[in-house]
Amino acid sequence: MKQRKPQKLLFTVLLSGALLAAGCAKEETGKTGAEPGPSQQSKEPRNIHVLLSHANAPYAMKAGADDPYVKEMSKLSGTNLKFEFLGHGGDFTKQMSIRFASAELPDLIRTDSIQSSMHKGALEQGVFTELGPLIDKYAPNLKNKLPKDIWQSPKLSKDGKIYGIPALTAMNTNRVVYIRQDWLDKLGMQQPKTLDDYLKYFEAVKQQDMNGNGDANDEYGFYVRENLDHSLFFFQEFNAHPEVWQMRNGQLTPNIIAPEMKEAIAFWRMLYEKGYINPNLFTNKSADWGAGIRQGKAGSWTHAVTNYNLDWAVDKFADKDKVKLSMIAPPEGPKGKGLMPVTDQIYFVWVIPAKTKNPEEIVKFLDWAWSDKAETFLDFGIKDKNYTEQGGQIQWDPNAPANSADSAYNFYQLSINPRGDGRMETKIVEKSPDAAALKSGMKIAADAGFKHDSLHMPQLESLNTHPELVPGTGSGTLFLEMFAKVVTGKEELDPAFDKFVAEWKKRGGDAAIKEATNWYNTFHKK
Ligand SMILES: [Ca+2]
Repeated sequence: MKQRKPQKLLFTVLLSGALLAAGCAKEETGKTGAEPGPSQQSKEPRNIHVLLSHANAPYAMKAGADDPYVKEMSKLSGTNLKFEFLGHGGDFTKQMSIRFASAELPDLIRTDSIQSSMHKGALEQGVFTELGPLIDKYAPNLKNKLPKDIWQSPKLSKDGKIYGIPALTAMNTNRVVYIRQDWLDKLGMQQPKTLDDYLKYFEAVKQQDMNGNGDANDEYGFYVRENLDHSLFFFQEFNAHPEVWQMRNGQLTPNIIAPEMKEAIAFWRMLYEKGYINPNLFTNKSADWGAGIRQGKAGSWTHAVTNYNLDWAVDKFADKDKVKLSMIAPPEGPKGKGLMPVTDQIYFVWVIPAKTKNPEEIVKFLDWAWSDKAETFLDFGIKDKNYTEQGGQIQWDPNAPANSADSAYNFYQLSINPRGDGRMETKIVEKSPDAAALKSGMKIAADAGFKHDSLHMPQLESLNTHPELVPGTGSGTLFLEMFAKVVTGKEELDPAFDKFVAEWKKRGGDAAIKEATNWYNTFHKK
């Protein structure tokens, strides 16, 4: 695709184009006077052109114009669907910006927020249909089946008006502790429950040659990845998860500067000093981290339940004949418990352009997707192709060729699923050979989600030009820099932490706290 103009210029084109298009639509309606209204349904199925991302799913990247799953969903929903898949990640962003600029918008569009930077200003310019009244009138399933408070998210609504319908992630929180059950068994130890239990296990792993390669020093109790990616363990135990903000003395303050954070850093310093975590934790790339775990360097690590039979399938381990894995809960710490802050569960957002005619028909389609009638197709695909029915029981095997070729099941459970990521639906999980482990892991992950005051907080304007101040352990942040120096013993905790807090506040943190507090008070109407 040829690059035309920078985004800001395109924006003007977008607005004039969109307004023009909206005007045209109105004129046409006036001329023909034969637009099918909600009570006067046209007999032809409604054409619905959907624009979305293939999200790197192999089947979606290849799906043709007369795809059998799209045909089946059209048939079941009484529509005539056309899915147009754009690229993934940065490609998607770029392609979407161009589409918005061209004002050639289809009936239904996947975006990340009604305020997305892919279409900056579009909401304010009236490019999207207001959906609240249509949902009230035509979408009982959306109202009943989606979490009640999701509609307040600024990704979906502004000033009390709804412009977006959410597609949901598979789970609200998905993080668990993975532990080598075969190592625990070999050591005659129970699964750790308290912080002390974890430390005893880490000490045993340090003392012994657990992977049996003759070197007693190449395995670690807890295995950590670069930028603490998927490794934010032993923080919430001290009420100091680095990604969240909490109201403290009337101000919404990030945990990274809270006094409790010092206790968490001291704990991590101890883990490093004693050799309970891998000394290369700050440079351990994602691929090396995964490979290290599968080579038997890790006594425990944290990751998503959904990776249980993917990255951590036992047959991928070097020691596959001996490996046994368990998914367990994090311990109760002196000040808290939890692995992952609760999320808004919004995977992406559906918007309907204002120029789309009879938008209630699109809302009805999304409502159909949330109906019980749609469930069997969205879970198991097409009858006698992806599943069979015997005596009222559905027989479905993800490894059967119709499902496994190009991971076709991802296509109906995820890629074209208007609900979002359906792959962890209970009915699907129950068909898995690992059903018991997965269900237990999902329960643990749900329980390991913890509440916080920054739920639904939008990205702060004051941090847009200060990536180094963004709370969390991202690469290049002042927090990670200080954390690494203290954990590896290059600097003392107290002076390093105090210096970091002062610097963070001075460089823009104070302004961020003010903005966050204002947001909190407005959002919660204080
Ligand atoms: Ca060893």
